[in-house]
Amino acid sequence: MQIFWDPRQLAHAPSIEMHNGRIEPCSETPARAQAILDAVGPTELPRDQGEDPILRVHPRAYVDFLKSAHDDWCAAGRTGDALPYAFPAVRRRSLSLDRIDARLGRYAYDTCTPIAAGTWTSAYWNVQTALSALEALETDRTAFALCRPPGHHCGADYMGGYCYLNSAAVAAEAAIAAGRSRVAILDIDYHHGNGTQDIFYARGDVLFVSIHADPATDYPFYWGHPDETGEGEGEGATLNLPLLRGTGLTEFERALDQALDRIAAFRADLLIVSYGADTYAHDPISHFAIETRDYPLLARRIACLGLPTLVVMEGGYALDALGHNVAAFLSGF
Ligand code: Q9C
Ligand code: ZN
Repeated sequence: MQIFWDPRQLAHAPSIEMHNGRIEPCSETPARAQAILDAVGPTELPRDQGEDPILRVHPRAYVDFLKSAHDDWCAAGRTGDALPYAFPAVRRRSLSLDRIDARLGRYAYDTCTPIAAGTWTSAYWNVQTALSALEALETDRTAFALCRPPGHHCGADYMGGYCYLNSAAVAAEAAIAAGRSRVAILDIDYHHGNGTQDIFYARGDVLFVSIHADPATDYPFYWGHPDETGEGEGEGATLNLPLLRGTGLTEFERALDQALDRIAAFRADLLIVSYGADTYAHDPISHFAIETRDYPLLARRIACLGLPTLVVMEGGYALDALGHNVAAFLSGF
């Protein structure tokens, strides 16, 4: 299986995030990518396809914000990572504000998503990696994009959950632009893929199915509930399968079978898997009980769909096991 990765994805090296109201070291580090690289073997560089594919998902104003936010932060006399602290939750209207603090809050929904000097560079190459892996499906059945930073929490015009550009969504749109007509996205990160869901919520040609920790107990709280089923043309094209903390292989497989049944019924011509290894039993910020030996079993079930499959990396924070978990998952295809 071809694996795509660009070393510029290491440039994003934030040091802090807010968690439970406290400043903590950021969990989403370059060391994650290094751990995966050490375990999966040789990788290929992506081809640069420019900003156009990104702009099919993310508006120009948001892209420009991401590009300049850290410089603007420094120009305001700040040091270190840029973090928002005030959010327009009340009577939202489109104001165009210059102050960096106001722009940060406008384009974010949480405080765990810092912008560091290399954030744009990494997010950009992260998307190129997914796009090149998508192209590899012209000759191969499966391809892996070592996406880092992750993408599934960010929507069209907001960052969150360590995510800045949504690679799975950009790849889905690129696939449709290249002639695919029905794309299924299966999100099996521990956390609900609220950004991806939001981007395609009113779309009937992109099915979004997610298995994740119950948002009643876990981040991102406000999205990922079973009554979110899509709207308009997209009614019925969103399926959320939340699971309780402590879920292990048996329960996870039951949900996966439901997810795969729905994908088969949708008659997709492409599958994108948003894969998070934070379902791992010993993940430091998550609470499922999947073991390394379980990942090939999950992948094998997914492969039974017989669809061209693009796997994009999302979360996974147990540094000592992350590489083994990713390699184990990929070995099942
Ligand atoms: N210090 C992904 O897995 N909140 N994002 C937890 C822990 C944010 C996870 C804070 C969790 C986001 C892609
Ligand atoms: Zn996650």
